[in-house]
Amino acid sequence: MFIRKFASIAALSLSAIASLSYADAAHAFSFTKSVGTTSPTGATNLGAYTKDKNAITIDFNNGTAPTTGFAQYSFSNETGTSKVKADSWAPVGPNGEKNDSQYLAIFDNSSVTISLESLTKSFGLDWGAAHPGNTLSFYNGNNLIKTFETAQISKFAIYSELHPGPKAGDSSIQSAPGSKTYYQGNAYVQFFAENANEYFDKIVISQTGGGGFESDNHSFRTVPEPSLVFGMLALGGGMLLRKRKNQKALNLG
Ligand SMILES: [Ca+2]
Ligand SMILES: [Ca+2]
Repeated sequence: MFIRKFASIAALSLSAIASLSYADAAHAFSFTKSVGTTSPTGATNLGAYTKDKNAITIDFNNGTAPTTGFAQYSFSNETGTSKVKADSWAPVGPNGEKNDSQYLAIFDNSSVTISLESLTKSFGLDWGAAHPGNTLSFYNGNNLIKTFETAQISKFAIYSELHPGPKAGDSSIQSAPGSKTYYQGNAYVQFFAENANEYFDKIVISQTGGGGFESDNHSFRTVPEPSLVFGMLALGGGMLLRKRKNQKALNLG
């Protein structure tokens, strides 16, 4: 009786594990949204940052988008309106604080391409003053993995009175706090590749149609470097070799 009960519990657990791993395999590229966190220095006027302490962050605070290093940015219209700048449309901080720093703005059917030095599994951004047509596309080389648009975010974490405007046609992007003025959405949005097939090394940020795509404090979490895996293999191999050597010495002795 007891054994039968135990066996049925074990079978149940096994089926639970099986359905869990099935769900995991079916899981696709996902995202979370939150208010984010304050800058690593504690300054509250620099917008919202990722909570991932191991991420590489680009804050644009020196007034440029980097063209060397881990993440390299190239604009489709370098002489146009899309650029790094500072003004009142900067994405807000985790408590809705005004962001006085430089940030990235992409306008009217233009884009910026971010080329990454190695495969990456997570990308986050302080997405502010949201408009319909803000678009993010993730690639591995030339293969498009996934595209996200503003409407998919569905609800932003903060609707900021610092970003008022007329209704842009989507109530999930803006809120109407009892007046004719609409407040635009802000959130720290973090995208995740769910498996190795979704790892990416290129992101295109673009704006389809009118309005701007404002963002700040981009964060990147890389996948483990192959050299690290090889290092661990080498360590394991070394231990095996030493064991053999010891055995050999024993035989000789
Ligand atoms: Ca900034
Ligand atoms: Ca905007």
